[in-house]
Amino acid sequence: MSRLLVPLHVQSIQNLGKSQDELVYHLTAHLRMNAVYWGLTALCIMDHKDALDRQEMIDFVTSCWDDEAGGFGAHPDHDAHLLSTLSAIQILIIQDALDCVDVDRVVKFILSLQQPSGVFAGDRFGEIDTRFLFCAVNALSLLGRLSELDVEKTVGYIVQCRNFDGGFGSSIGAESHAAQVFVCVGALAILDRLDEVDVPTLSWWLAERQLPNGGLNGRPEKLEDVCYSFWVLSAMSILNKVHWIDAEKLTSFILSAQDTDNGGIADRPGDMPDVFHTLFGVAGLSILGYPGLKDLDPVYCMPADLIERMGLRKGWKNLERRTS
Ligand code: GRG
Ligand code: ZN
Repeated sequence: MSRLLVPLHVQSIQNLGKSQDELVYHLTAHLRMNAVYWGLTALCIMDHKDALDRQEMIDFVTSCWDDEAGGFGAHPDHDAHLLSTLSAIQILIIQDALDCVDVDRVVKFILSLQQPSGVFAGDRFGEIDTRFLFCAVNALSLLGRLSELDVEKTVGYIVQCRNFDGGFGSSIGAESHAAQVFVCVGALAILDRLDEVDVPTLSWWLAERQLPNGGLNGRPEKLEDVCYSFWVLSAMSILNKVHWIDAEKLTSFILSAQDTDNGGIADRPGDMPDVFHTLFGVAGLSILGYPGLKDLDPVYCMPADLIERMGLRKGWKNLERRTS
Protein backbone atom coordinates (compact mmCIF):
# COMPACT_ATOMS: atom_id res chain seq x y z
CA MET A 1 0.00 0.00 0.00
CA SER A 2 1.25 3.55 -0.71
CA ARG A 3 1.70 6.06 2.12
CA LEU A 4 0.50 9.56 2.88
CA LEU A 5 2.77 12.06 1.10
CA VAL A 6 2.85 14.66 3.88
CA PRO A 7 5.64 16.96 2.56
CA LEU A 8 4.00 17.15 -0.89
CA HIS A 9 0.57 17.93 0.60
CA VAL A 10 2.04 20.63 2.83
CA GLN A 11 3.73 22.16 -0.20
CA SER A 12 0.51 22.06 -2.24
CA ILE A 13 -1.32 23.95 0.54
CA GLN A 14 1.49 26.51 0.73
CA ASN A 15 1.18 27.04 -3.04
CA LEU A 16 -2.56 27.70 -2.95
CA GLY A 17 -2.49 31.48 -2.64
CA LYS A 18 0.37 31.90 -5.08
CA SER A 19 -1.50 31.66 -8.37
CA GLN A 20 -3.61 34.80 -8.07
CA ASP A 21 -3.31 35.49 -11.79
CA GLU A 22 -5.21 32.30 -12.65
CA LEU A 23 -8.93 32.39 -13.47
CA VAL A 24 -9.73 29.59 -11.03
CA TYR A 25 -8.40 31.72 -8.14
CA HIS A 26 -11.03 34.37 -8.89
CA LEU A 27 -13.80 31.86 -9.60
CA THR A 28 -13.33 30.44 -6.11
CA ALA A 29 -13.32 33.79 -4.24
CA HIS A 30 -16.66 32.90 -2.61
CA LEU A 31 -14.93 29.94 -0.93
CA ARG A 32 -11.71 31.71 0.12
CA MET A 33 -12.37 31.85 3.88
CA ASN A 34 -13.47 28.19 3.88
CA ALA A 35 -10.38 27.27 1.85
CA VAL A 36 -8.09 28.92 4.41
CA TYR A 37 -9.80 26.90 7.17
CA TRP A 38 -9.53 23.67 5.11
CA GLY A 39 -5.82 24.25 4.42
CA LEU A 40 -4.95 25.26 7.98
CA THR A 41 -6.82 22.31 9.50
CA ALA A 42 -5.16 19.86 7.11
CA LEU A 43 -1.79 21.32 8.09
CA CYS A 44 -2.64 20.96 11.80
CA ILE A 45 -3.58 17.29 11.37
CA MET A 46 -0.32 16.70 9.49
CA ASP A 47 1.50 18.53 12.31
CA HIS A 48 2.67 21.42 10.10
CA LYS A 49 0.52 24.20 11.52
CA ASP A 50 3.24 26.79 10.98
CA ALA A 51 3.66 26.15 7.26
CA LEU A 52 1.46 29.19 6.55
CA ASP A 53 2.20 32.66 7.90
CA ARG A 54 0.07 33.28 11.02
CA GLN A 55 -0.14 37.08 10.84
CA GLU A 56 -0.93 37.07 7.11
CA MET A 57 -3.78 34.67 7.82
CA ILE A 58 -5.18 36.76 10.68
CA ASP A 59 -4.96 39.89 8.50
CA PHE A 60 -6.90 38.11 5.74
CA VAL A 61 -9.63 37.03 8.15
CA THR A 62 -10.03 40.49 9.66
CA SER A 63 -10.11 42.02 6.17
CA CYS A 64 -13.27 39.94 5.54
CA TRP A 65 -15.22 41.52 8.43
CA ASP A 66 -18.57 42.88 7.26
CA ASP A 67 -19.15 45.73 9.66
CA GLU A 68 -22.71 46.33 8.55
CA ALA A 69 -23.84 42.76 9.29
CA GLY A 70 -21.48 41.90 12.15
CA GLY A 71 -20.11 38.71 10.60
CA PHE A 72 -17.43 37.54 8.17
CA GLY A 73 -17.67 37.23 4.39
CA ALA A 74 -15.71 34.76 2.30
CA HIS A 75 -13.51 37.48 0.81
CA PRO A 76 -12.95 41.20 1.45
CA ASP A 77 -16.08 43.12 0.40
CA HIS A 78 -18.30 40.02 0.35
CA ASP A 79 -21.45 39.98 2.48
CA ALA A 80 -21.29 38.13 5.80
CA HIS A 81 -22.43 34.51 5.70
CA LEU A 82 -22.64 31.77 8.34
CA LEU A 83 -20.33 29.47 6.34
CA SER A 84 -17.50 32.01 6.27
CA THR A 85 -18.23 33.26 9.79
CA LEU A 86 -17.75 29.75 11.23
CA SER A 87 -14.52 29.29 9.25
CA ALA A 88 -13.24 32.69 10.43
CA ILE A 89 -13.90 31.78 14.07
CA GLN A 90 -12.25 28.37 13.63
CA ILE A 91 -9.16 29.96 12.07
CA LEU A 92 -8.87 32.63 14.75
CA ILE A 93 -9.25 30.05 17.53
CA ILE A 94 -6.60 27.78 16.01
CA GLN A 95 -4.32 30.83 15.70
CA ASP A 96 -5.17 31.98 19.24
CA ALA A 97 -6.36 35.35 17.90
CA LEU A 98 -10.03 35.48 18.88
CA ASP A 99 -9.38 38.84 20.53
CA CYS A 100 -9.56 40.38 17.02
CA VAL A 101 -13.32 39.79 17.01
CA ASP A 102 -16.28 41.69 18.44
CA VAL A 103 -17.82 38.50 19.83
CA ASP A 104 -21.06 40.17 20.95
CA ARG A 105 -21.73 41.40 17.44
CA VAL A 106 -20.97 38.01 15.88
CA VAL A 107 -23.30 36.27 18.33
CA LYS A 108 -26.03 38.78 17.48
CA PHE A 109 -25.48 38.17 13.75
CA ILE A 110 -25.68 34.39 14.19
CA LEU A 111 -28.82 34.48 16.35
CA SER A 112 -30.53 36.90 13.96
CA LEU A 113 -30.47 34.19 11.28
CA GLN A 114 -32.60 31.66 13.18
CA GLN A 115 -36.03 31.23 11.59
CA PRO A 116 -39.33 30.61 13.43
CA SER A 117 -39.07 26.91 12.41
CA GLY A 118 -35.71 26.57 14.24
CA VAL A 119 -33.51 26.25 11.13
CA PHE A 120 -30.98 28.94 10.21
CA ALA A 121 -30.61 31.00 7.05
CA GLY A 122 -27.04 31.33 5.77
CA ASP A 123 -27.29 35.09 5.40
CA ARG A 124 -29.79 37.91 5.05
CA PHE A 125 -30.87 36.59 1.64
CA GLY A 126 -32.59 33.70 3.40
CA GLU A 127 -31.50 30.33 1.94
CA ILE A 128 -32.09 27.74 4.69
CA ASP A 129 -30.32 24.42 5.24
CA THR A 130 -29.26 22.18 8.15
CA ARG A 131 -25.67 23.11 7.14
CA PHE A 132 -26.30 26.64 8.34
CA LEU A 133 -27.91 25.35 11.53
CA PHE A 134 -24.72 23.38 12.23
CA CYS A 135 -22.54 26.43 11.51
CA ALA A 136 -24.58 28.47 14.00
CA VAL A 137 -24.51 25.82 16.73
CA ASN A 138 -20.80 25.09 16.22
CA ALA A 139 -19.83 28.79 16.20
CA LEU A 140 -21.92 29.63 19.29
CA SER A 141 -20.36 26.68 21.10
CA LEU A 142 -16.81 27.72 20.13
CA LEU A 143 -17.59 31.25 21.34
CA GLY A 144 -18.97 29.93 24.65
CA ARG A 145 -22.39 31.46 23.94
CA LEU A 146 -24.66 28.41 23.45
CA SER A 147 -26.76 29.53 26.41
CA GLU A 148 -28.24 32.23 24.16
CA LEU A 149 -29.61 29.69 21.66
CA ASP A 150 -33.19 28.41 21.70
CA VAL A 151 -32.10 24.78 21.93
CA GLU A 152 -35.56 23.20 21.85
CA LYS A 153 -36.52 25.03 18.67
CA THR A 154 -33.18 24.09 17.06
CA VAL A 155 -33.38 20.40 18.02
CA GLY A 156 -37.04 20.38 16.98
CA TYR A 157 -36.06 21.29 13.41
CA ILE A 158 -33.31 18.65 13.22
CA VAL A 159 -35.71 15.97 14.44
CA GLN A 160 -38.15 16.86 11.67
CA CYS A 161 -35.34 16.26 9.12
CA ARG A 162 -34.81 12.67 10.35
CA ASN A 163 -35.86 10.09 7.75
CA PHE A 164 -37.10 6.46 7.86
CA ASP A 165 -33.52 5.26 7.13
CA GLY A 166 -32.18 6.98 10.25
CA GLY A 167 -30.40 9.65 8.17
CA PHE A 168 -31.02 13.36 7.86
CA GLY A 169 -31.52 15.71 4.91
CA SER A 170 -30.90 19.38 4.19
CA SER A 171 -34.46 20.39 5.14
CA ILE A 172 -37.74 18.76 6.19
CA GLY A 173 -38.65 15.99 3.72
CA ALA A 174 -35.26 16.02 1.93
CA GLU A 175 -33.44 12.76 1.16
CA SER A 176 -30.76 11.52 3.60
CA HIS A 177 -27.26 12.55 2.58
CA ALA A 178 -24.06 11.68 4.48
CA ALA A 179 -22.87 15.29 4.74
CA GLN A 180 -26.26 16.36 6.12
CA VAL A 181 -26.05 13.43 8.52
CA PHE A 182 -22.76 14.86 9.77
CA VAL A 183 -24.18 18.35 10.30
CA CYS A 184 -27.32 17.08 12.08
CA VAL A 185 -25.55 14.51 14.26
CA GLY A 186 -22.75 17.03 14.96
CA ALA A 187 -25.26 19.67 16.05
CA LEU A 188 -27.10 17.15 18.25
CA ALA A 189 -23.77 16.11 19.78
CA ILE A 190 -22.87 19.72 20.62
CA LEU A 191 -26.33 20.23 22.09
CA ASP A 192 -26.11 16.96 24.09
CA ARG A 193 -29.18 15.59 22.31
CA LEU A 194 -27.83 12.43 20.66
CA ASP A 195 -30.84 10.67 22.21
CA GLU A 196 -32.71 11.93 19.12
CA VAL A 197 -30.62 9.68 16.83
CA ASP A 198 -31.89 6.24 15.82
CA VAL A 199 -28.43 4.80 16.39
CA PRO A 200 -28.87 1.22 15.03
CA THR A 201 -30.71 2.29 11.85
CA LEU A 202 -28.37 5.21 11.10
CA SER A 203 -25.25 3.16 11.85
CA TRP A 204 -26.32 0.54 9.30
CA TRP A 205 -27.11 3.24 6.72
CA LEU A 206 -23.67 4.80 7.28
CA ALA A 207 -21.85 1.44 7.09
CA GLU A 208 -23.59 0.72 3.78
CA ARG A 209 -21.89 3.76 2.29
CA GLN A 210 -18.69 1.70 1.78
CA LEU A 211 -18.34 0.35 -1.78
CA PRO A 212 -16.34 -2.69 -2.89
CA ASN A 213 -13.38 -0.46 -3.87
CA GLY A 214 -13.15 0.74 -0.24
CA GLY A 215 -14.37 4.31 -0.89
CA LEU A 216 -17.51 5.76 0.68
CA ASN A 217 -20.45 7.39 -1.11
CA GLY A 218 -22.89 9.97 0.23
CA ARG A 219 -26.13 8.07 -0.46
CA PRO A 220 -27.28 4.88 -2.20
CA GLU A 221 -26.41 4.37 -5.89
CA LYS A 222 -23.88 7.23 -5.96
CA LEU A 223 -20.15 7.22 -6.66
CA GLU A 224 -17.50 7.03 -3.97
CA ASP A 225 -15.77 10.30 -3.08
CA VAL A 226 -12.87 10.98 -0.69
CA CYS A 227 -14.74 13.74 1.18
CA TYR A 228 -17.27 11.20 2.49
CA SER A 229 -14.34 9.67 4.38
CA PHE A 230 -14.98 12.56 6.75
CA TRP A 231 -18.74 13.11 6.50
CA VAL A 232 -19.48 9.41 7.09
CA LEU A 233 -16.65 8.56 9.50
CA SER A 234 -17.17 11.61 11.71
CA ALA A 235 -20.81 10.60 12.26
CA MET A 236 -19.77 6.98 12.85
CA SER A 237 -17.12 8.16 15.27
CA ILE A 238 -19.68 10.13 17.27
CA LEU A 239 -21.83 6.96 17.33
CA ASN A 240 -18.80 4.78 18.22
CA LYS A 241 -19.14 2.69 15.05
CA VAL A 242 -15.91 3.40 13.14
CA HIS A 243 -15.04 -0.31 13.40
CA TRP A 244 -18.04 -1.09 11.14
CA ILE A 245 -15.97 0.30 8.22
CA ASP A 246 -13.18 -1.68 6.57
CA ALA A 247 -10.38 0.72 7.59
CA GLU A 248 -7.68 -0.88 5.47
CA LYS A 249 -9.72 -0.65 2.26
CA LEU A 250 -10.80 2.94 2.95
CA THR A 251 -7.22 3.97 3.80
CA SER A 252 -6.02 2.48 0.57
CA PHE A 253 -8.79 4.26 -1.42
CA ILE A 254 -7.92 7.67 0.11
CA LEU A 255 -4.19 7.18 -0.54
CA SER A 256 -4.87 6.19 -4.15
CA ALA A 257 -6.52 9.59 -4.74
CA GLN A 258 -3.29 11.48 -3.92
CA ASP A 259 -1.54 13.50 -6.62
CA THR A 260 1.89 11.92 -6.36
CA ASP A 261 3.53 14.66 -8.47
CA ASN A 262 2.19 17.92 -7.08
CA GLY A 263 0.55 16.89 -3.82
CA GLY A 264 -3.07 17.24 -2.75
CA ILE A 265 -5.88 14.70 -2.71
CA ALA A 266 -8.71 14.48 -5.27
CA ASP A 267 -12.31 13.28 -4.92
CA ARG A 268 -11.28 10.00 -6.52
CA PRO A 269 -8.17 8.52 -8.17
CA GLY A 270 -7.07 10.30 -11.34
CA ASP A 271 -9.05 13.52 -10.73
CA MET A 272 -7.60 16.97 -10.00
CA PRO A 273 -6.69 17.47 -6.33
CA ASP A 274 -8.11 20.35 -4.31
CA VAL A 275 -7.78 21.61 -0.74
CA PHE A 276 -11.33 20.53 0.24
CA HIS A 277 -10.64 16.87 -0.57
CA THR A 278 -7.12 17.15 0.85
CA LEU A 279 -8.55 18.16 4.24
CA PHE A 280 -11.35 15.61 4.28
CA GLY A 281 -9.06 12.80 3.06
CA VAL A 282 -6.51 13.55 5.77
CA ALA A 283 -9.34 13.99 8.30
CA GLY A 284 -10.70 10.54 7.43
CA LEU A 285 -7.24 9.04 7.85
CA SER A 286 -6.88 10.73 11.24
CA ILE A 287 -10.19 9.27 12.44
CA LEU A 288 -8.92 5.86 11.27
CA GLY A 289 -5.78 6.37 13.36
CA TYR A 290 -3.33 6.63 10.46
CA PRO A 291 0.20 6.71 11.92
CA GLY A 292 1.80 10.12 12.44
CA LEU A 293 -1.39 12.17 12.14
CA LYS A 294 -2.75 14.30 14.96
CA ASP A 295 -6.19 13.45 16.35
CA LEU A 296 -9.13 15.36 14.92
CA ASP A 297 -12.25 16.20 16.87
CA PRO A 298 -15.01 14.63 14.72
CA VAL A 299 -17.68 17.16 15.75
CA TYR A 300 -15.86 20.46 15.38
CA CYS A 301 -13.45 19.20 12.67
CA MET A 302 -10.61 20.89 14.51
CA PRO A 303 -7.51 19.56 16.30
CA ALA A 304 -8.71 17.36 19.18
CA ASP A 305 -6.14 18.70 21.68
CA LEU A 306 -7.44 22.24 21.13
CA ILE A 307 -11.09 21.25 21.58
CA GLU A 308 -10.04 19.35 24.70
CA ARG A 309 -8.27 22.43 26.12
CA MET A 310 -11.40 24.48 25.46
CA GLY A 311 -13.38 22.00 27.54
CA LEU A 312 -15.60 21.09 24.59
CA ARG A 313 -14.67 17.38 24.19
CA LYS A 314 -17.61 15.27 25.18
CA GLY A 315 -15.73 12.00 25.54
CA TRP A 316 -16.47 10.46 22.15
CA LYS A 317 -13.88 7.89 21.24
CA ASN A 318 -12.80 8.50 17.69
CA LEU A 319 -9.88 6.11 17.68
CA GLU A 320 -11.48 2.76 18.32
CA ARG A 321 -9.52 1.00 15.67
CA ARG A 322 -5.99 1.92 14.69
CA THR A 323 -4.31 0.73 11.52
CA SER A 324 -0.58 0.21 11.64
C1 GRG B 1 -16.72 22.51 10.10
C2 GRG B 1 -16.35 20.50 8.62
C3 GRG B 1 -17.13 21.69 8.95
C4 GRG B 1 -18.22 21.92 8.18
C5 GRG B 1 -19.04 23.11 8.25
C6 GRG B 1 -20.50 23.61 5.44
C7 GRG B 1 -20.62 22.51 6.39
C8 GRG B 1 -20.47 22.77 7.83
C9 GRG B 1 -20.88 21.29 5.98
C10 GRG B 1 -21.07 20.97 4.56
C11 GRG B 1 -21.90 19.78 4.47
C12 GRG B 1 -22.22 19.47 3.04
C13 GRG B 1 -23.65 19.45 2.65
C14 GRG B 1 -21.24 19.15 2.16
C15 GRG B 1 -21.46 18.79 0.77
C16 GRG B 1 -20.73 17.52 0.44
C17 GRG B 1 -20.93 17.06 -0.97
C18 GRG B 1 -19.87 16.26 -1.57
C19 GRG B 1 -22.03 17.33 -1.66
C20 GRG B 1 -22.23 16.85 -3.03
O1 GRG B 1 -23.53 16.38 -3.14
P1 GRG B 1 -23.97 15.75 -4.54
O2 GRG B 1 -25.37 15.36 -4.45
O3 GRG B 1 -22.96 14.56 -4.62
O4 GRG B 1 -23.58 16.67 -5.66
P2 GRG B 1 -23.16 13.01 -4.61
O5 GRG B 1 -21.91 12.50 -3.94
O6 GRG B 1 -24.40 12.68 -3.81
O7 GRG B 1 -23.24 12.60 -6.04
ZN1 ZN C 1 -16.30 15.32 -2.53
